[in-house]
Amino acid sequence: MKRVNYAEKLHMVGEGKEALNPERIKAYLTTTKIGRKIVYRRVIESTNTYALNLAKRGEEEGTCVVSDMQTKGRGRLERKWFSPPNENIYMSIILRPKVLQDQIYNLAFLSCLAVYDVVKPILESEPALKWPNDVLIKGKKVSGTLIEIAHGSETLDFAVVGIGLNVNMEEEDLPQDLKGVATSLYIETKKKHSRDLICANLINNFEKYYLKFLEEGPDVIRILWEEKAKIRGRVLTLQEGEKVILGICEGLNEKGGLVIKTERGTEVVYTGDLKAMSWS
Ligand code: BT5
Repeated sequence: MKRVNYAEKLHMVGEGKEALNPERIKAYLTTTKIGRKIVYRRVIESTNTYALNLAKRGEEEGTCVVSDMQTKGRGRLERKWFSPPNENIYMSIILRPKVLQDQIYNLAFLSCLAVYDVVKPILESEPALKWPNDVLIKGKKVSGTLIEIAHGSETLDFAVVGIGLNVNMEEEDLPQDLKGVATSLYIETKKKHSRDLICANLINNFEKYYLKFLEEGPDVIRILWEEKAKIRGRVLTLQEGEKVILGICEGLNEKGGLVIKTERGTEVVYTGDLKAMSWS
């Protein structure tokens, strides 16, 4: 039997499925800043790793790295992001906002607001925003955002916003550990969608919120996110490492932390995972 080497295998992945077309993505853009330059790679380790390296070498604000497949897609805290070929969107955006480091959480919020605006018109049900970086459909994750930054003394040098959005992935594509946890636009609508168009829409909406953030300030984004997430007054269970916090959400503080009223008093958390069971 003929052995297939790794390079050949990469060539075969996603065969029969249409690849992203950066020129077509650009044709749908209405932006002035974001996505004017698109770096496309058919297969990549991680668009975030690639974008971080570009940014370190001085790549300008707005450049987007997009790929049809990631071999080492990353989530927060070294978790993996499942990234099968030619089904979904894997994109990282390089930003150089002149803001203080503690405003960085807003980039995840505005990214989720952009995803929300892209997926809502496609769906029959309303998507949900889950703190800190998820977009869910009927309790299952359709998108996640990973923010990575480099900073000078107080202000940011650059930030990379990585967005994974599940588009045409089918139920049977999902590995066992993501069944019942993840979803895609196809799984929800039973229709295949143009990834070029969705990617462009995502960039257009991202710029809309990014400019709002720069022009109107961080509070506007935080408040918009908080309203859409309908988070106030909810009973939450939050897992932060070994620690489990149960309480009622009082909203976000100015740094994007989740304020939770518990039996022991008020706690503010900046990392952790809300239990999906209490979220829909
Ligand atoms: C995230 O992390 O949700 C951030 C994901 C960011 C991915 C993008 S893709 C483009 C860019 N390049 C990268 O390398 N990364 C970014 P977190 O909140 O830690 O969630 C990770 C968890 O989501 C995993 O532990 C799984 O449970 C689940 N998960 C993994 N892959 C998924 C997928 N494709 N769809 C839905 N859930 C997934």
